[in-house]
Amino acid sequence: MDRFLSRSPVASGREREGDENDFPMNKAWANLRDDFPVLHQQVNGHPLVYLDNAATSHKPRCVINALAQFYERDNANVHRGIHALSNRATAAYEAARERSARFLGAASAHEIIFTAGTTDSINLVACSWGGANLGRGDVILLTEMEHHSNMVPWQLLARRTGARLRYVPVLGDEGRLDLSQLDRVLTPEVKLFAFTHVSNTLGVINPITELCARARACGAVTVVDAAQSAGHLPIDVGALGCDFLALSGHKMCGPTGIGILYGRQALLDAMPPWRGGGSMISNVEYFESRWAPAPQKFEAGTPNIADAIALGRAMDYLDDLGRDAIARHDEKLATLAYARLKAEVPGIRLLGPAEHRSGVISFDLPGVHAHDVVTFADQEGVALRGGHHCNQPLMRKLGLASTSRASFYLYNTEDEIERLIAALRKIQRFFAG
Ligand code: 7TS
Repeated sequence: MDRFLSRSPVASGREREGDENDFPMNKAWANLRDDFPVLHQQVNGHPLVYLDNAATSHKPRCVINALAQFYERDNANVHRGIHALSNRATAAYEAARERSARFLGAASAHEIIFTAGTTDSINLVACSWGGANLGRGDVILLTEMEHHSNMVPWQLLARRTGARLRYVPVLGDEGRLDLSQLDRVLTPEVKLFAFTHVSNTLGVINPITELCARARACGAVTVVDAAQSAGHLPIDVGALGCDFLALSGHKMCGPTGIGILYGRQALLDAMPPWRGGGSMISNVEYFESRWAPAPQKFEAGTPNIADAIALGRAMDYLDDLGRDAIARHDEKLATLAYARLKAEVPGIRLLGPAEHRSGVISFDLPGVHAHDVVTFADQEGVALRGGHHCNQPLMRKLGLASTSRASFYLYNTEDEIERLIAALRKIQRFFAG
C-alpha cells in the first residue's frame, strides 16, 4: 500500500479532504454508488453485482450529464466555426485535452492525442513511429502477458518492416514478469519495448518505472499500455519516463469510443501522420500537403468531441475520489476476494499474486467451463467475464483454454464478494450433483 502513498499527489486542481490513511478518505466516497444509475437494478431477480470492470466500467451521472449537456447546449464542430457554439465546443474540447495532460502529468497538452481507445493509440504508434523507425534486424520487445491489442499491431508492423518480436517471460500462475531475463532480451537491437502497466488477466502490477529506465538505458522507446491502470492508479508520465502511454476512456468511468495517446513531444514532432484528412494539415496542394503540428497531425477528421469532454469530466470525478484511494480500495477488495476464494471455494485455481495487485482476479473452477461459470453467475445477478480475455498466448502458456474473471472497481463492496462466493459455491454444487 505504501507504494501508492509514496507517489506525488495528483494535480486535480481540487483540495482533498481527510487523512491519507483514512478510507474512505473524503466526502466524495460517501454514497458513491448513488452516482452510478446503472448499478441500481435487478438482474434475474437479484440486485446486480457488476464484476466485469476490466471489460468496461460504469459511468457516473456527472459523465452522463456532460454528454447530454454538450448535445443539448454546445453541439458544433471544432476548430473551424467562428460562431458561438463552435467556439464553445472548441474551448471545451481543448480544455479536455488540458485536463488530460494534468491527469497524466504530461509537460503540455500538445502531448495528448485523442484516439478511439487503447487499441487505436497503440496502432497509431505502430503505424507512425514504427513505420518510420523500424527495419530488418530491429527487435520489438513485448511481454508474454500483453493483451492482443498490444501484440497484434506489433506483429503487423514486424511483417511490414522485417523487424522481429521478442518476449519477456511470465513466471507461472502468480504472473510476475521474470525480470532476471531482462538483460538477455533487452539488447541493443531492441528499438521499442511495449508492456502493460496492469495485466487484464493476472491482475499483476508491473514495475513500469524500472522497465522504462532499463529500456532508456538501452536506447529503446517505451510504450505503456495503461488500459487497466489509468483509472485505478496514480500515473505521472514525467516521473515514469515513458515515451508513449495509451489508455481507454471507457475503463475509467468515461465514455466508449474515446481514448488517449500520450507521446513525448520530441517524438511526436518527428513522426509522420498515420491517417490523412481534414484538420491534420497546414496546407494542401493537388499533389502534396504539409501537416499541422502535433497533436492535430494525428487527429484527422471530425474528432469525438462530446466523448472527449465527458472523459475530462470522468478525470475530475476520479481525482475527487483520489486515485491513490481508488488503488487502495481495489487492492483491499481484490486481496480479500483472493484469500476468501482460495479458502472457501474448494479446488479453485487462482491466477495472479495474492497481494500487491490490482482489482482483476482470474480463476479456473476445475470441471466447469468458464462460460458455464459466467452463465450461472449471471442467473444469480453476478456479472463476470469468461474466456481468454484477449490473452490467448498467455492462456496457452498456463495450460488453460479460458478463465472466469471478477474485476473490481471503486463502487464494488465487500458484500459483493460474499455474493460472488455464494454463486460459485452454488455452481460447484450443481456441477457436482
Ligand atoms: N490493453 C489491455 C491491458 C486491456 O485490458 C484492453 C481491453 C485493451 C488493451 C484494449 O482496450 P480497448 O478499449 O481498446 O478495447 N481489455 C478488455 C478486457 O479485459 N475485457 O474486455 C476488454
